[in-house]
Amino acid sequence: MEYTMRWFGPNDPVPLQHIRQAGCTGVVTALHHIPVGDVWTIEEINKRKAMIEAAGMSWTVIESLPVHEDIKKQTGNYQQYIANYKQSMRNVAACGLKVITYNFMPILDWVRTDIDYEMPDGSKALFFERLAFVAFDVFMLERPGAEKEYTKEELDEARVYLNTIKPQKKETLYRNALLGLPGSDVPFTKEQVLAALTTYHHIDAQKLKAHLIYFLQQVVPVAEECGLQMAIHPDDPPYPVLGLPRIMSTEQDVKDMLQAVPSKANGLCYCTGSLGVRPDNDLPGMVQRYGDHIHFIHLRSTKRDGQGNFYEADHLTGDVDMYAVIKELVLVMQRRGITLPMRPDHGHQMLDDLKKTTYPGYSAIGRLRGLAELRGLELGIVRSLKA
Ligand code: DNO
Repeated sequence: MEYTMRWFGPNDPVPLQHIRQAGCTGVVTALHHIPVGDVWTIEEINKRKAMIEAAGMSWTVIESLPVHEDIKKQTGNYQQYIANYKQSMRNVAACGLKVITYNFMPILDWVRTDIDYEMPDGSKALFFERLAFVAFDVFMLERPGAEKEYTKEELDEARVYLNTIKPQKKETLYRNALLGLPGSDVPFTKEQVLAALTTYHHIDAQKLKAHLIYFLQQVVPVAEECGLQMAIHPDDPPYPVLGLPRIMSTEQDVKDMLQAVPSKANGLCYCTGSLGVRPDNDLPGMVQRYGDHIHFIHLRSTKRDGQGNFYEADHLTGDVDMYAVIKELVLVMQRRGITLPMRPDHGHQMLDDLKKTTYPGYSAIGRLRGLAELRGLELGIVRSLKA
C-alpha cells in the first residue's frame, strides 16, 4: 500500500514534516477554505500541491471534494453545483491528481458523543454512546418525532442519564454530537439544527439513493474521460441518525451503487472503521467481491458492545479482523498490479499529544502508532504469501 496521512492544510497543528517522519510518502487533503459547491481553481490546487511537494511528499488523494446539500436533495441550484463539481474534477485532473473521496451523508458527516473517551492506558479515543445520543436527540435537541425511533426502555434510561450528568458534560455532549456538521467550530443553535433536518423531511433512503445515482451518472463519465477515480466514503456510523436517511452503510448499498453506474471509475473509499460498526458487514468478503472498485483505504478498528455503543480501538485490536482485511487487500493489489493508497484512520490521543489540541481523531502520535502497526502487518503478509 502507499502510506499516507490526512493533513487538514496549513492550519493543521500537525505539520507536513511530521507526516513525512511518520513514514508517509503521500498526503491526503482538501481545499477546506473553498466553500462547498464552489469550483476548485487550478491555481489553488497547484498552490496546495506545491506545499506538499516541497515537504518531499505527493498529494495522493483528495479527501474530500464535498457534495453540496442541494445535490443530495435535488433542490435549488443543484444542476449548477453538479456543473461546478465537474469543473473541479477537470481541474484536479489537470493538476495530476487521481482519486477523489466524497460522501453522500445528509447534513452530518461522522457522529460521536465523546471525543475524550479515556482508555485504560490513559490515551483518549472517540466514542459513540447510544444512550447519550438518545438523550441528545430526544431531550436536548427535542427533535419532533424522535421518541418514536427508540424503545421505551431507551427513553427511560436516557432521561435518567441526562439527570445524572453535570451541566458541563451536557454542554460537551451537545457540542460533540454536532462536530460532524460542516463548519462545526461555530456553535449551532437547536433551531438551526432542527431547521436543517427539516429540509430532509421529504427524502427517504430510496430517494437519496436515486439522487446519488443521478449524481454519479453525471460525474462518472467525466472521471472516465480525465482518468479520475471516485471513492465514496461509507456512512459513519453506518445507520440512520437524527431521522436522516443513510445509503452507504451495507454491502447491498455498495452493490446497488455499482450496478446502477457500472464503471471502474465509480468506486469506494473502503473504510473499515465505518463499515466495521455493523456486525453484518463482512469486511474481508467485501474486499474480495468489490476489490476492483476500491480506490482508497482507511484502516481503523472499533469495538462495539451489545447496547449499540462503540469506541475506536487500537488499529490492530477491536472487532475488525485487520489481518484478514489486509490479506485480501494485498491479493487485490497483486491481481490488479497496483499499489493502493491507505491512511491509518484516526488514532488515540496519547503521549505528548494529550497536551495538544488537534482535529478529533487526528493527533499525530496515535496515527503514527497505527501506521507503524499496519505497515508491519502488511509486510508480514506480503512476505508470507511469497514464501
Ligand atoms: C472522519 C472522516 C470523514 C471523511 C468524509 C469523506 O474522520 O473519515 O470525515 O473524511 O466522510 O467524505
